[in-house]
Amino acid sequence: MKIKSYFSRTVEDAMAMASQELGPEAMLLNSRKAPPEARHLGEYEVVFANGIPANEAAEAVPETQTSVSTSTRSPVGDQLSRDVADLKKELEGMRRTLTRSVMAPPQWVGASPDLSDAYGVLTGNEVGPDLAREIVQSAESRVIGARPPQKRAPQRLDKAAFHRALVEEVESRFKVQATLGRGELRPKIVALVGPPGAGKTTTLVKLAVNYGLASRCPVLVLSMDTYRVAAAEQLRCYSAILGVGFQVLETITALAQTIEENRGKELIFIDTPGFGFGDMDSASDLAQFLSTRPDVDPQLLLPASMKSADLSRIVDSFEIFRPQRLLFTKLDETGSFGPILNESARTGKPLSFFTNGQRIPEDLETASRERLAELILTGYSSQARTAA
Ligand SMILES: Nc1nc2c(ncn2[C@@H]2O[C@H](COP(=O)(O)OP(=O)(O)OP(=O)(O)O)[C@@H](O)[C@H]2O)c(=O)[nH]1
Ligand SMILES: [Mg+2]
Repeated sequence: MKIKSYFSRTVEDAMAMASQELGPEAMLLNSRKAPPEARHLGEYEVVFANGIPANEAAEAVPETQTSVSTSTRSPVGDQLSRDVADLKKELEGMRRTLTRSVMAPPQWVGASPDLSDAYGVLTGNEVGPDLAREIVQSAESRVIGARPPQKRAPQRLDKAAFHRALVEEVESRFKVQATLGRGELRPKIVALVGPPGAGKTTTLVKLAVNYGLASRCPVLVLSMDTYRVAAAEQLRCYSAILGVGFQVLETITALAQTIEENRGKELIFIDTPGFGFGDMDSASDLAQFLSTRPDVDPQLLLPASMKSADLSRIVDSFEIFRPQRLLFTKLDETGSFGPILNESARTGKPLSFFTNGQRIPEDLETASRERLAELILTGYSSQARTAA
């Protein structure tokens, strides 16, 4: 199988190029406006595969993983995307440093530079000020024992011990549950819900490969996204490449029936349309179905780069789906991870997975306490190590 990106002035031109090179079986996987950094190559980036029968695809799973992941974007595009992501992170780091240097520490830190540094790092990473204060004060108490502020000595704390206490305090403020499905119920049925463009469809494919195909589990992919023709087509192509069953369903009745008919599967993934604030009304039937079935695990996908206030509004509006867990996407697109902590601390909902790039299936990781604490304390950790 061969997968290749074509850059051209129109999608039709790309189709002509692909069918000439890959043959009449060429299958369109994805098309989008070329990113600005690749625009000189053509207005559109269109990805094609030459067709392969589903059974062949199933047997070729390990290779498929590599080929899907490495070839859906051109090497030039990949490098440019990485450069842009690196630049974004660098800018984010500069913004954090500036924020720390211009913001006066709050009075409660007293004369302690350690508390002030830790508070600055947390708020610079966009941890909410109240939560940051709680974390810093609790970490201090762990190291020196609870003391009234006026009795605090202004001298430096044991840096390494304070750093450990900070990590423990951050880690204690969120839960992790990197699993799919509801308990022991089979099949495991996972519905990915979230705002438009959050990464639902690509994350579904990543999960299907890593948790279905990698362990040779029978997987079924269902799409309830009938709003846009291209949406279901993209998933149909991926499912064909992976050799897993796929159906587009128009109604809740059809969805319920299809689940019933596929009780023998191990994993069923349901892709849903992206619902924005304006269309939550149109989500109500689907939400009612998914949230009331005891065997469905609705996971809410949220872009990590979103501001805390927006995340809270979205999480509240998606409560109609009663999501069991939060799955943060696009960690590679931000340098401030505080909003993830703010939201999981606010809602008490466990974190399941993180996605950190566009490559399928690699850019998926299980959420972990250590990883998030490290990201949240970026900046402080390195200072602590230098001083230790
Ligand atoms: N940088 C980055 N991009 C991602 C990540 N996950 C998904 N994307 C990209 O985000 C875009 C939208 O992804 P989709 O999976 O189509 O998002 P969706 O939620 O299904 O979108 P709708 O169906 O339109 O609501 C695509 O270009 C993906 O490649 C990620 O972790 N990092
Ligand atoms: Mg989608």
